[in-house]
Amino acid sequence: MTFVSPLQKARLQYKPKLPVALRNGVAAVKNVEGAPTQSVADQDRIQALFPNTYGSPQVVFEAGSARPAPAINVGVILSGGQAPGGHNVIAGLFDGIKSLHPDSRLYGFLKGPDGLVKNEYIELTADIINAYRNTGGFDMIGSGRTKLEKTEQFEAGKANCAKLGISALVIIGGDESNTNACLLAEYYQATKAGINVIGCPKTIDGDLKNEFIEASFGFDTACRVYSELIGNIQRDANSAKKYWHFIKLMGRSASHIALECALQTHPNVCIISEEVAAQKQTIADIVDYITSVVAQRAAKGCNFGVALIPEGLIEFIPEMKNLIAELNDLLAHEEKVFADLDQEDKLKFVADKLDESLARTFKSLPAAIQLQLCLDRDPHGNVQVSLIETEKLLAEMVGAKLKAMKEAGTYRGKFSTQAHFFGYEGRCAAPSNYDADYCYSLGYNAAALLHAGKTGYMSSVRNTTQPADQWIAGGIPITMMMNMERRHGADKPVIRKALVELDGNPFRTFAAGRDQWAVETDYVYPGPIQYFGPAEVCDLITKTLELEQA
Ligand code: FBP
Repeated sequence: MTFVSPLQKARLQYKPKLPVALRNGVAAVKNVEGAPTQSVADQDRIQALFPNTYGSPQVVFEAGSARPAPAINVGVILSGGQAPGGHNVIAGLFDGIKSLHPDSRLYGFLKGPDGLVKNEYIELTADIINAYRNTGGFDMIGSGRTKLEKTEQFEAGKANCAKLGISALVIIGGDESNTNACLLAEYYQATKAGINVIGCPKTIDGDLKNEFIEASFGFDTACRVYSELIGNIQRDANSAKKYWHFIKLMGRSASHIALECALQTHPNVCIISEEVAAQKQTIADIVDYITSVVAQRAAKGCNFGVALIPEGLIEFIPEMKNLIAELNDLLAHEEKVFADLDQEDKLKFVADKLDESLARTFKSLPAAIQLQLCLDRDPHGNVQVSLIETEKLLAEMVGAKLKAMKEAGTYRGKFSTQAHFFGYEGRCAAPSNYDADYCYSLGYNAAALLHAGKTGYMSSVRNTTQPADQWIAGGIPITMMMNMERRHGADKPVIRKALVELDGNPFRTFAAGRDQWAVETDYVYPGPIQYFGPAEVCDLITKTLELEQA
């Protein structure tokens, strides 16, 4: 980095907060173990798949007095999509293992799990770490989406760790990467490899959370960036008064990002996928709802508005969900034949293989969306929803409905649209104070879990709605969060995704406000993340977390 911005320079000096239990260094941490644990569902099947790591107790750390500890060599991997704060997890881990012994070493495997398998790494020295403190991005070592699940990969990783004297790995990733971390932990336990594995909860999507993992890192910062942009667009819409903006927001599956942004900005429309699924809504129902809001606003002379669409919506509409599940299986089994076809034949091939009603749904979609549904799956077998332009699809369908209403004389307004997709704009933002503190603590805490000899655990820092003095640090066995799900045409053990709960406080608060936000212009303009200044503007927590913990 030849030039560092003034803000980044100032941010490098920021000292993240730590839970009390970790403040005297990792060697002083005392662990308190709970009772044996169970997976959230499918206990027998999960136990059979993880005989060596299943049922471990939860761990909570307390501050104790330091004892001499040996040096430790650790490898770290960033896995999956970028999320603000990843560099701070690595910085916390580095400081944690150095607090154990100054000769401890940290190796960063490059470009995600592939780096472990191919032995592509760098040693992370103090100079490197210091240049990345409190910065966004994953560029210190890069990330990747390779799924670690094959014995050859585990063995290659083992051999590469042996060369570097690595006795522990920290995998920073989302639900699927942490599932991989657990598979690796299990294999290394079963084969007595002498390598412990710890996971850290990352994803802007916010869907890796439960009673013990209260947030996945990056969600706070990403939502603040999107909310700033939505607020700016709302102000533009309210100034020009001529456009309806359809904004798709990242979040592969759950609608936490859309919900949080709606709570922060009060848009006219926000669709929540989980509600669509619960009410078995069709695309036509969603179009009817948005059209009715547009018409009500037009009747008041407001031919403008903002609609938030969660990225994962398409998979929650029951008719589309069945179609996508069938397509996932079909494309997994017919991968080779399918790859050799040209575009037109691909669509025909798929339509011919689907049963009658799914083929009808498939053919009812515009060709561009049909093709987007058939694009390559990610390495976990999922459709890449970020490539499906639902915001344009809905804007088009609402436009068509309004045209018909105009012809019938039931609508007299104007309707011009702008489509946006916010995702990449927020994934590498400089972490907010919340994410900077939380991530640093997660990394430091991972070092404490390794020192305690734990494997197959996720680093857990809780009670983060309270001052850091009251944060609770510890570890949760990853198997505890698992159930069996169908992936890539087969049943697989995976960490259960946390979807938006319709009886939870965040959704209920949104539902109580949305009718007013629909018709009134009740916009909130959150503005940019503040890093320096009074605590009431710098040390915020998400509305989601605040309402969940209330
Ligand atoms: P992770 O769950 O791996 O953190 O990634 C989340 C995400 O940002 C989703 O919101 C989005 O659908 C996806 O990554 C896009 O990933 P890619 O850029 O690799 O297509």
